[in-house]
Amino acid sequence: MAQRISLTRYLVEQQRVDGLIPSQLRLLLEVVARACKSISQAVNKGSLGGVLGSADSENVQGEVQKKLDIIANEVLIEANEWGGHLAAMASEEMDGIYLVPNRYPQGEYLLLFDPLDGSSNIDVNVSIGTIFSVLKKPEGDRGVEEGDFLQAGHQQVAAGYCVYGPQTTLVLTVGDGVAMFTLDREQGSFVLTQENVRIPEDTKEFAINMSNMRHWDAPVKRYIDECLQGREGPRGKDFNMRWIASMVADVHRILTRGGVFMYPWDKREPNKPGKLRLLYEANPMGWLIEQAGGAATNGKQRILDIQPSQLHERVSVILGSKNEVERVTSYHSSL
Ligand code: AHM
Ligand code: MG
Repeated sequence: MAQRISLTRYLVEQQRVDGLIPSQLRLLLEVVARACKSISQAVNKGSLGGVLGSADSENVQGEVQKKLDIIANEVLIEANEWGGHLAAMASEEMDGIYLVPNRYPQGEYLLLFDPLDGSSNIDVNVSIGTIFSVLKKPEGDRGVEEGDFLQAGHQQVAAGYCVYGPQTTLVLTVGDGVAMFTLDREQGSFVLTQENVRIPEDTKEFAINMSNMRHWDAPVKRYIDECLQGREGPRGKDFNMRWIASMVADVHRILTRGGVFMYPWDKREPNKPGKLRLLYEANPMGWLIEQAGGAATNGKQRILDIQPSQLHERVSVILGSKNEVERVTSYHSSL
């Protein structure tokens, strides 16, 4: 029987063979994985654990927080603050950055996360997840400031997500391709189940919230309209559609069998560049997709090249199978 490779062993070997992971980063990734295991337990308990429903509070973006949003945020902070691998954290659920308390040693990394992505799916038992991104703290002895988090996505040193679905799967990149690990609940460990994940360059499947169609811009309308015309239209083939309303689950499907995911700017809130957040949603997902041979843009430029100006900055997102992303992006410059 083939030997099972645990996440720990995978990380140790990456550190040893390729020198891709310094020991602090390896510790950080192990701690994030451990936190995800514990979030997975809470998600699984559902009503039995009293974790469903709203928390009667709002986050900085004015969204009503679910109990699990807050629980997942606390689990990630408590797991990560004492290990000595981090200097500070930022989260969708916290207004400002969270500095590692002085009583703990300070590390050289910054961790950003969306603790529970796909919140609208929590109470209806549909896949949700945790998304994370790791940056290096800028050199120097001064304390960390919010501005230190405003780094372009191509500066990430690790990124990933954990999807809590029929299986709990952790997906990771440190810039050397994408690997997937499935949680073995009996053993309590993540086991490597796929390496060198590749996204097909072409696809016949798109993911977008069609109820917003009347609010979209012309290039997105054109792309979807051509897909909907199917075999009789300019694309000459029929398309299928999926929309889970959890970015983690939609991206996981795309990493598994291809597709294109879009959450574009729309006219509902014209002053916001999009719904999804750049630093802890679009950047980590964009890097994973690129590492698997796909592409990620905001319609005009590569997501990973956007210079952020705010911690909770939003962005228009088009990602997935390379040829489709390039097509939608080209419609933005030709219209
Ligand atoms: P969240 O981080 O508050 O859960 O919001 C992000 C989610 C994404 O996972 C998903 O793609 C999108 O919001 C769904 O939005 P909508 O309900 O407008 O379709
Ligand atoms: Mg989210």
